[in-house]
Amino acid sequence: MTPGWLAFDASPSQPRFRPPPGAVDAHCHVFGPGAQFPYAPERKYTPCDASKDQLFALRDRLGFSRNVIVQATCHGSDNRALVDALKHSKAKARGVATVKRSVTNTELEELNEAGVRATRFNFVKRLVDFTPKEELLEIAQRIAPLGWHVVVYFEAVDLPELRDFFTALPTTVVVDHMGRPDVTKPVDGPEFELFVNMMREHPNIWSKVSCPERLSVSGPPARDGEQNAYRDVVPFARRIVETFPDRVLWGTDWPHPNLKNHMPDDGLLVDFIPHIATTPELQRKLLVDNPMRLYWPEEPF
Ligand code: 0GY
Repeated sequence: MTPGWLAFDASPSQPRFRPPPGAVDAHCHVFGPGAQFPYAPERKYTPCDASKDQLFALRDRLGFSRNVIVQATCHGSDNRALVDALKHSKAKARGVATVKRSVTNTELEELNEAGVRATRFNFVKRLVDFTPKEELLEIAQRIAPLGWHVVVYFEAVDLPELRDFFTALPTTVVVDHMGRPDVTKPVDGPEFELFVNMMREHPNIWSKVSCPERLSVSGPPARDGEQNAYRDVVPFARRIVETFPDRVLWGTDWPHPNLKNHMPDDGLLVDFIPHIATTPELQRKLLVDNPMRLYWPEEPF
């Protein structure tokens, strides 16, 4: 287990880009506080505590209206911190939980009542131990009648092996961070093409165009400028946004668990958005229409 962590940036810069009214941060986490909601014994890293109140304050500072809070591996399948945040969000947050095959129908209904709308399957080997695909398929079949979807997290090199499983899932499938492309490879090369083709052939597959700070090799922008803003990630994210404008989501990934070298400034992450969604229409779809359709379908917006 990793003993330490980088703390999140407690005073992010005020973004220059103003999200459209009603914008949703569709990928963020709450961690603990560990004294109240202990981390999972099987976790591969220990995060910094990051409370719901800190998350809601960040939401307001960055100019967002709502959050989709995603269960991270350090809390395992104990969704109590997530549910606590959802219940205190004044209906401004929905959730993505992690459940095991042993979850009961009553537990699923309680999660649904709290605002959970998806379950997450994680295939990143440094984060989780292996779960057989039959178990995951069984979980997907159980959550489908609730109207939930499945969020998947994997690395690009593993897509050839995982593709058939993803395309057989009975729900909408949302891919975290564009399937973590290697951005040193060409944007029209065979590796990213496999991902783009999967989305093209399967209209139930969506993508988060998030986490330039995890994918970039060229590195972060200077604190005082946008010129160098994770520029190697831009062609990948732009391609997905422009090819599938109705199936993309964006999130901060606050508080950025498990980053060892560089902690992003969330204000500058927001300033990355107009580089990848270059028109007001694309920005509205990415930040408002798409997440609302997926997570608050009952609400007019
Ligand atoms: C992320 C990315 C990471 C961690 C997790 O569940 C998690 O622990 O998703 C990562 O280490 O890449 O989206 O938060």
